[in-house]
Amino acid sequence: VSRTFWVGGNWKMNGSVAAIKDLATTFNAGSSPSDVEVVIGAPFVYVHLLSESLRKDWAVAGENCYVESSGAYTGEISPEMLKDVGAQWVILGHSERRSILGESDDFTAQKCVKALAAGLKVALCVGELLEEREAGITQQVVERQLDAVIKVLKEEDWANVVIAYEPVWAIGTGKVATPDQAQETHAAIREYLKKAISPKVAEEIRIAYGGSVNGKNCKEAAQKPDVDGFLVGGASLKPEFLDIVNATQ
Ligand code: G2H
Repeated sequence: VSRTFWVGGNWKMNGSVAAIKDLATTFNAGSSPSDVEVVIGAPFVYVHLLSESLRKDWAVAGENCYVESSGAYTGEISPEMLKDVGAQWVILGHSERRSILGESDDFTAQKCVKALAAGLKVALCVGELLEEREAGITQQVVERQLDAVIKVLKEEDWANVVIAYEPVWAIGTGKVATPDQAQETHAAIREYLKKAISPKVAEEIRIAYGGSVNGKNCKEAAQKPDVDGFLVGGASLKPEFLDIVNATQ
Protein backbone atom coordinates (compact mmCIF):
# COMPACT_ATOMS: atom_id res chain seq x y z
CA VAL A 1 0.00 0.00 0.00
CA SER A 2 1.29 3.44 -0.78
CA ARG A 3 -0.08 5.96 1.65
CA THR A 4 -0.44 9.56 0.48
CA PHE A 5 2.02 11.65 2.48
CA TRP A 6 0.18 14.08 4.77
CA VAL A 7 1.56 17.35 6.09
CA GLY A 8 -0.48 19.35 8.57
CA GLY A 9 0.24 22.76 9.99
CA ASN A 10 -1.06 23.57 13.45
CA TRP A 11 -0.89 27.28 14.08
CA LYS A 12 -2.19 26.87 17.64
CA MET A 13 -3.16 30.27 19.17
CA ASN A 14 -1.09 32.31 16.74
CA GLY A 15 -1.78 34.61 13.83
CA SER A 16 -3.54 37.81 12.87
CA VAL A 17 -5.42 38.97 9.80
CA ALA A 18 -2.29 40.60 8.42
CA ALA A 19 0.01 37.67 9.22
CA ILE A 20 -2.36 35.14 7.68
CA LYS A 21 -2.69 37.09 4.46
CA ASP A 22 1.10 37.27 4.24
CA LEU A 23 1.63 33.62 4.96
CA ALA A 24 -1.06 32.54 2.50
CA THR A 25 0.65 34.61 -0.20
CA THR A 26 3.94 32.86 0.56
CA PHE A 27 2.41 29.37 0.67
CA ASN A 28 0.36 29.97 -2.48
CA ALA A 29 3.50 30.82 -4.43
CA GLY A 30 5.45 27.77 -3.21
CA SER A 31 5.77 24.36 -4.77
CA SER A 32 3.63 21.58 -3.37
CA PRO A 33 3.98 18.08 -4.83
CA SER A 34 0.72 16.72 -6.22
CA ASP A 35 1.17 13.49 -4.25
CA VAL A 36 1.32 15.23 -0.85
CA GLU A 37 -1.83 16.22 1.03
CA VAL A 38 -1.48 19.51 2.92
CA VAL A 39 -3.77 20.85 5.65
CA ILE A 40 -3.42 23.98 7.80
CA GLY A 41 -5.08 24.31 11.20
CA ALA A 42 -5.96 27.86 12.24
CA PRO A 43 -7.66 29.43 15.26
CA PHE A 44 -11.45 29.39 14.82
CA VAL A 45 -11.76 33.10 14.11
CA TYR A 46 -9.36 32.85 11.18
CA VAL A 47 -10.64 29.66 9.55
CA HIS A 48 -12.87 31.53 7.13
CA LEU A 49 -10.19 34.04 6.14
CA LEU A 50 -7.68 31.25 5.66
CA SER A 51 -10.01 29.16 3.54
CA GLU A 52 -10.66 32.18 1.32
CA SER A 53 -6.97 33.11 1.06
CA LEU A 54 -5.27 29.74 0.78
CA ARG A 55 -4.51 27.83 -2.42
CA LYS A 56 -7.29 25.39 -3.25
CA ASP A 57 -5.03 22.32 -3.38
CA TRP A 58 -4.45 22.73 0.38
CA ALA A 59 -7.17 22.25 2.97
CA VAL A 60 -8.03 24.08 6.17
CA ALA A 61 -8.61 22.58 9.62
CA GLY A 62 -10.13 23.73 12.86
CA GLU A 63 -7.98 23.02 15.91
CA ASN A 64 -10.83 21.66 18.01
CA CYS A 65 -14.61 21.32 17.95
CA TYR A 66 -17.51 20.54 20.24
CA VAL A 67 -19.69 17.41 20.39
CA GLU A 68 -23.02 19.05 19.45
CA SER A 69 -24.21 20.73 16.24
CA SER A 70 -25.71 23.84 17.84
CA GLY A 71 -27.40 25.00 21.02
CA ALA A 72 -26.71 26.49 24.41
CA TYR A 73 -22.98 25.80 24.61
CA THR A 74 -21.52 29.25 25.12
CA GLY A 75 -18.11 29.63 23.55
CA GLU A 76 -18.12 26.32 21.70
CA ILE A 77 -17.85 25.69 17.95
CA SER A 78 -19.51 22.78 16.15
CA PRO A 79 -18.05 20.69 13.34
CA GLU A 80 -20.92 21.89 11.14
CA MET A 81 -19.83 25.50 11.73
CA LEU A 82 -16.25 24.65 10.81
CA LYS A 83 -17.46 23.09 7.57
CA ASP A 84 -19.66 26.08 6.89
CA VAL A 85 -16.67 28.43 6.93
CA GLY A 86 -14.53 26.23 4.71
CA ALA A 87 -12.75 23.70 6.93
CA GLN A 88 -12.45 20.13 5.71
CA TRP A 89 -10.46 18.87 8.69
CA VAL A 90 -10.29 19.21 12.44
CA ILE A 91 -7.37 18.49 14.78
CA LEU A 92 -8.62 16.60 17.85
CA GLY A 93 -6.99 15.41 21.05
CA HIS A 94 -3.97 17.67 20.81
CA SER A 95 -1.86 17.27 23.95
CA GLU A 96 -2.38 20.94 24.78
CA ARG A 97 -6.13 20.32 24.94
CA ARG A 98 -5.62 17.16 26.95
CA SER A 99 -3.20 18.65 29.43
CA ILE A 100 -4.06 22.38 29.63
CA LEU A 101 -7.83 22.13 29.08
CA GLY A 102 -8.20 18.77 30.82
CA GLU A 103 -9.93 16.98 27.94
CA SER A 104 -10.25 13.26 28.50
CA ASP A 105 -9.74 10.33 26.15
CA ASP A 106 -13.50 9.75 26.05
CA PHE A 107 -14.38 13.38 25.35
CA THR A 108 -11.84 13.39 22.52
CA ALA A 109 -13.39 10.20 21.19
CA GLN A 110 -16.88 11.74 21.21
CA LYS A 111 -15.52 14.69 19.27
CA CYS A 112 -14.14 12.29 16.66
CA VAL A 113 -17.55 10.66 16.24
CA LYS A 114 -19.30 14.00 15.91
CA ALA A 115 -16.75 15.54 13.53
CA LEU A 116 -16.73 12.52 11.22
CA ALA A 117 -20.53 12.40 11.20
CA ALA A 118 -20.55 16.05 10.15
CA GLY A 119 -18.23 15.21 7.24
CA LEU A 120 -14.95 16.57 8.58
CA LYS A 121 -11.76 14.56 8.43
CA VAL A 122 -9.90 14.16 11.70
CA ALA A 123 -6.26 14.51 12.67
CA LEU A 124 -6.27 12.58 15.94
CA CYS A 125 -3.32 13.37 18.20
CA VAL A 126 -1.86 10.88 20.64
CA GLY A 127 1.39 10.81 22.58
CA GLU A 128 3.09 10.25 25.89
CA LEU A 129 4.51 12.61 28.50
CA LEU A 130 8.22 12.58 29.32
CA GLU A 131 7.65 10.72 32.60
CA GLU A 132 5.58 8.13 30.75
CA ARG A 133 8.36 7.55 28.19
CA GLU A 134 10.90 7.29 30.98
CA ALA A 135 8.67 4.81 32.81
CA GLY A 136 8.59 2.71 29.62
CA ILE A 137 4.82 3.00 29.18
CA THR A 138 4.72 4.92 25.87
CA GLN A 139 2.88 2.14 24.10
CA GLN A 140 0.34 1.68 26.90
CA VAL A 141 -0.48 5.37 26.95
CA VAL A 142 -0.92 5.59 23.19
CA GLU A 143 -3.05 2.43 23.16
CA ARG A 144 -5.26 3.80 25.93
CA GLN A 145 -5.78 7.04 23.96
CA LEU A 146 -6.53 5.06 20.79
CA ASP A 147 -8.81 2.55 22.54
CA ALA A 148 -11.22 5.30 23.57
CA VAL A 149 -11.65 6.19 19.90
CA ILE A 150 -11.57 2.62 18.58
CA LYS A 151 -14.52 1.66 20.75
CA VAL A 152 -16.78 4.40 19.36
CA LEU A 153 -15.86 4.50 15.64
CA LYS A 154 -16.96 2.13 12.92
CA GLU A 155 -14.24 0.48 10.86
CA GLU A 156 -15.06 2.56 7.77
CA ASP A 157 -14.71 5.81 9.74
CA TRP A 158 -10.95 5.30 9.97
CA ALA A 159 -10.57 6.10 6.24
CA ASN A 160 -11.13 9.73 7.26
CA VAL A 161 -8.67 9.78 10.16
CA VAL A 162 -4.96 10.57 10.26
CA ILE A 163 -3.18 9.71 13.50
CA ALA A 164 -0.64 12.26 14.67
CA TYR A 165 1.85 10.76 17.06
CA GLU A 166 3.19 13.64 19.13
CA PRO A 167 5.41 12.75 22.06
CA VAL A 168 4.63 15.55 24.50
CA TRP A 169 8.29 15.96 25.49
CA ALA A 170 9.08 16.87 21.88
CA ILE A 171 6.42 19.53 21.44
CA GLY A 172 7.72 23.04 20.96
CA THR A 173 10.81 22.09 22.96
CA GLY A 174 13.23 21.71 20.09
CA LYS A 175 13.74 18.19 21.46
CA VAL A 176 12.65 16.28 18.40
CA ALA A 177 12.22 12.51 18.58
CA THR A 178 14.86 10.81 16.46
CA PRO A 179 13.65 9.32 13.17
CA ASP A 180 14.22 5.88 14.74
CA GLN A 181 12.17 6.74 17.83
CA ALA A 182 9.33 7.96 15.62
CA GLN A 183 9.54 4.91 13.36
CA GLU A 184 9.54 2.56 16.34
CA THR A 185 6.38 4.04 17.87
CA HIS A 186 4.61 4.40 14.52
CA ALA A 187 5.30 0.76 13.69
CA ALA A 188 4.02 -0.29 17.11
CA ILE A 189 0.85 1.78 16.63
CA ARG A 190 0.26 0.19 13.23
CA GLU A 191 0.80 -3.26 14.70
CA TYR A 192 -1.69 -2.48 17.45
CA LEU A 193 -4.32 -1.21 14.98
CA LYS A 194 -4.01 -4.46 13.06
CA LYS A 195 -5.30 -6.34 16.09
CA ALA A 196 -7.56 -3.68 17.55
CA ILE A 197 -9.32 -2.65 14.30
CA SER A 198 -8.27 -4.58 11.19
CA PRO A 199 -5.24 -5.30 9.00
CA LYS A 200 -6.80 -3.12 6.27
CA VAL A 201 -7.15 -0.05 8.49
CA ALA A 202 -3.66 -0.59 9.91
CA GLU A 203 -2.16 -0.76 6.43
CA GLU A 204 -4.03 2.22 5.00
CA ILE A 205 -4.07 4.75 7.84
CA ARG A 206 -1.58 7.60 7.77
CA ILE A 207 0.48 8.04 10.93
CA ALA A 208 2.09 11.48 11.02
CA TYR A 209 4.81 12.55 13.45
CA GLY A 210 4.57 15.82 15.39
CA GLY A 211 6.94 17.56 17.77
CA SER A 212 9.52 20.18 16.77
CA VAL A 213 9.52 19.18 13.10
CA ASN A 214 11.36 21.72 10.97
CA GLY A 215 12.68 22.21 7.47
CA LYS A 216 15.95 20.48 8.36
CA ASN A 217 14.97 17.47 10.44
CA CYS A 218 12.00 16.42 8.29
CA LYS A 219 13.88 14.80 5.43
CA GLU A 220 15.34 11.83 7.26
CA ALA A 221 12.17 11.08 9.23
CA ALA A 222 10.12 11.24 6.01
CA GLN A 223 12.11 8.27 4.70
CA LYS A 224 10.98 5.98 7.51
CA PRO A 225 8.46 3.40 6.32
CA ASP A 226 5.84 4.10 8.97
CA VAL A 227 6.19 7.89 9.03
CA ASP A 228 3.45 8.98 6.65
CA GLY A 229 3.62 12.70 7.27
CA PHE A 230 4.02 15.42 9.87
CA LEU A 231 1.97 17.66 12.10
CA VAL A 232 3.94 20.88 12.39
CA GLY A 233 3.47 23.65 14.94
CA GLY A 234 6.07 26.42 15.13
CA ALA A 235 7.54 25.84 11.66
CA SER A 236 4.08 26.01 10.03
CA LEU A 237 4.03 29.74 10.77
CA LYS A 238 7.09 30.29 8.61
CA PRO A 239 7.96 29.98 4.89
CA GLU A 240 10.04 26.96 5.99
CA PHE A 241 6.77 24.99 6.12
CA LEU A 242 7.14 24.63 2.34
CA ASP A 243 10.37 22.68 2.90
CA ILE A 244 8.43 20.23 5.07
CA VAL A 245 5.70 19.93 2.42
CA ASN A 246 8.53 18.94 0.09
CA ALA A 247 10.27 16.60 2.57
CA THR A 248 9.74 13.53 0.40
CA GLN A 249 11.10 15.10 -2.76
C1 G2H B 1 3.25 19.57 18.28
C2 G2H B 1 3.53 20.38 17.09
C3 G2H B 1 2.27 20.59 16.27
P1 G2H B 1 5.66 21.96 17.38
O1 G2H B 1 2.28 20.18 19.08
O2 G2H B 1 1.10 19.99 16.70
O3 G2H B 1 4.06 21.64 17.49
O4 G2H B 1 6.03 21.60 15.95
O5 G2H B 1 5.77 23.45 17.61
O6 G2H B 1 6.38 21.13 18.36
